[in-house]
Amino acid sequence: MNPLVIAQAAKATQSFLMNRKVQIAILIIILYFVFKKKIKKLIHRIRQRKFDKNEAQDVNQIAQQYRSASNPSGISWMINVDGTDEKEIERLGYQSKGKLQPIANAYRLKFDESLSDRLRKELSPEDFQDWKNIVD
Ligand SMILES: [Ca+2]
Repeated sequence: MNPLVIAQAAKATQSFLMNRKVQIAILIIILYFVFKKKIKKLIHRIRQRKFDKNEAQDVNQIAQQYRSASNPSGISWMINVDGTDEKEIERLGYQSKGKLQPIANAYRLKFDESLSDRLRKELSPEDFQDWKNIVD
């Protein structure tokens, strides 16, 4: 390539980066990525506090029990590999009858995932259907 062309391209790049608007745009992008995690954490903490405030409520206890039955090890990153307490989930199904929606809402608030998606992962299709028949 022509060295003159390369020099011109370098100069153009430099003046592009020196442009104030470009600098501000780059700064905003960097700040966004730096604070994205913090903002996410903050939202999570607010939701968590909202959940904890209602801890005495029945629906929150049941949501917590669904989590425990799905995550018997108690180690959250092992939830997909630590098995399932199917008996407990069946029992909770009877307890959830008529109030699945508020329980599912509480579950989402606390654990940031859908309760039925979680149970679909934990249970066999037949057990999941049985559970659905119980709560409906
Ligand atoms: Ca599990």
